[in-house]
Amino acid sequence: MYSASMAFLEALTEAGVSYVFANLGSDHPGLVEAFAEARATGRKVPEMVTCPNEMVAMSAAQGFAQGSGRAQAVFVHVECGTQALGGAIHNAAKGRHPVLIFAGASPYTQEGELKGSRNEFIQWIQDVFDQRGLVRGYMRYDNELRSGRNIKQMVHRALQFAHSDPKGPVYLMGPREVMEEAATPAAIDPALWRPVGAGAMADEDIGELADALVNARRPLVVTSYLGRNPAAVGELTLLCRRLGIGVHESVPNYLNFPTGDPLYQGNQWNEPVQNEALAEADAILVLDSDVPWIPVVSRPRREARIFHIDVDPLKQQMPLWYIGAERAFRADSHRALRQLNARLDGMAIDQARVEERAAHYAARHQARRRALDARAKPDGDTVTPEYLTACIRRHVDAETIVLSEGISNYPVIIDHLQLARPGSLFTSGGGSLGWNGGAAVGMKLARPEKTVMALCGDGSYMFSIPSTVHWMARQYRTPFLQVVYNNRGWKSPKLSALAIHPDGYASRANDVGSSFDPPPDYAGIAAAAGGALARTVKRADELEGALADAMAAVKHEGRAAVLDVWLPHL
Ligand SMILES: Cc1ncc(C[n+]2csc(CCOP(=O)(O)OP(=O)(O)O)c2C)c(N)n1
Ligand SMILES: [Mg+2]
Repeated sequence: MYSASMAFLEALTEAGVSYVFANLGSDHPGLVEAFAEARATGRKVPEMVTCPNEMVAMSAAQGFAQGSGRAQAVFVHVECGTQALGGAIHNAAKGRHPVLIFAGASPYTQEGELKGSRNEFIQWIQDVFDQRGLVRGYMRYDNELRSGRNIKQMVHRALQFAHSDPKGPVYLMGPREVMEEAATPAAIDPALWRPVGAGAMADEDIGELADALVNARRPLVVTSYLGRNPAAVGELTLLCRRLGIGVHESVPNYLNFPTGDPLYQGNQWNEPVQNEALAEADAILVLDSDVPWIPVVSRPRREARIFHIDVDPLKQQMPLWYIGAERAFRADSHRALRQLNARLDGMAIDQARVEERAAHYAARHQARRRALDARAKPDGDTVTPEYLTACIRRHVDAETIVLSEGISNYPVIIDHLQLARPGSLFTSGGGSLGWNGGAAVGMKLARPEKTVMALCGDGSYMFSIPSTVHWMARQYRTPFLQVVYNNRGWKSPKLSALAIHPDGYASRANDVGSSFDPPPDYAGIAAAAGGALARTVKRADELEGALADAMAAVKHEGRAAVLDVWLPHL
């Protein structure tokens, strides 16, 4: 019999889904049977990756999408498994990463009326009124599969939403009886379900923007996620070099601009200081950014002209959002940059002005670089985050992909890795911690030829469920290097409290409830769960050797490695 579940897997296969990250339950017999049938008969279906934790499953699917651009499937168990996806759905939604989530639903018959009817006590307990409502606020599309007869069309429709701009997660739920139904094979042409991309800019708008950039005194680009499309980085570099435009990254989620380029002006996260490049600029092009600046600490000057190009310039999912842009354009940034570059071909450009701008930005770039380099050393025997990152940098090559969940060390990681290659850096894109481990597994599945490094805070390591991650890393042969920036706890919530109460009781307290002292044996957790090479580094002179051992394990033994590196206490 050709079942709805078989049709479902067939649709995933046709749509190019390679993996199903699965956490199974009593809602999945149809799918379990369909997988087994496929294995027995040689029918092509996605490979199932067993995920002992749903949040890791979702992060792995996100990591795979980040490495490949393609949505994978996550199968979870009814409303419980949906809830256990936890903050990983926030990351996929906020970071605009396509993922297809499928959850079963409790059977809707209880006397054997249909195949799949209730036969386990939990099916009464797990029957809820609005299962999809649990995640609706984060999904680009959600629906219930009501029939096996058009199940393939529903899967293709959901994936079309996931891959269309702004990309993101989608959710389908299917009650057991539906997933058991007999279905009629349907021929689908995936070419007719292609995603809808963000468009180009109107010609007259390109002219207005080009004029503003050409005629400004100190033009600046501010970006966060332009680099999600590696090709856009080259186009931005071309534009900036032609006009002498500086580039400032705000909360960067990708490599958006080569950090060694003299036009690169650095990156800013939560640092409570006015950014100088931002303060100087008289024309600012915000290109793909959710938070181009934080007004209470750093903002453009009042007279600066602000333009904004984004796949989602209205930030439709953010209740409070405005940046004072005189023009905002919904467009694909790569296309818009190509249009701008083409428009410059026909324009008179004052080369002396371009050179003056470039020289100004180069001087600031070099001063910044010198100040950073001076910090890349240990503090006596103590490893500093700057020194740790500089040591990691020496192991980064053209085949390395870095995943950063460095939290209070996000800026340090970017500043001291000094990356230049588009597509070499990723973050979760959101704010729900614990993405890095699952994402590393997913990234390695998507890009097996790459060396994957996950750099994370100690808190973020714990959030990532390392027992699940490292079991999966061994089981599915996805070795990666994980470096724990161990400052013995959560530094960021402490900084948050002190920013609002600089002279209060908390500022005088030894511990505000954010210390992990003594900490767990982080590397040992990974060794126990998945045989990872485990090293704890407490002194600066141990670091180079431990890193070399870890890289050898990852690259030559196909084994994950966790380096727990002790930094100054938070
Ligand atoms: C799921 C989730 N829970 C809690 C938080 C709040 N939070 C933000 S930063 C942070 C601490 C992270 O600790 P760590 O990874 O060690 O980074 P550090 O701040 O020490 O650099 C916490 C708990 C969050 N962002 N996400
Ligand atoms: Mg920490």
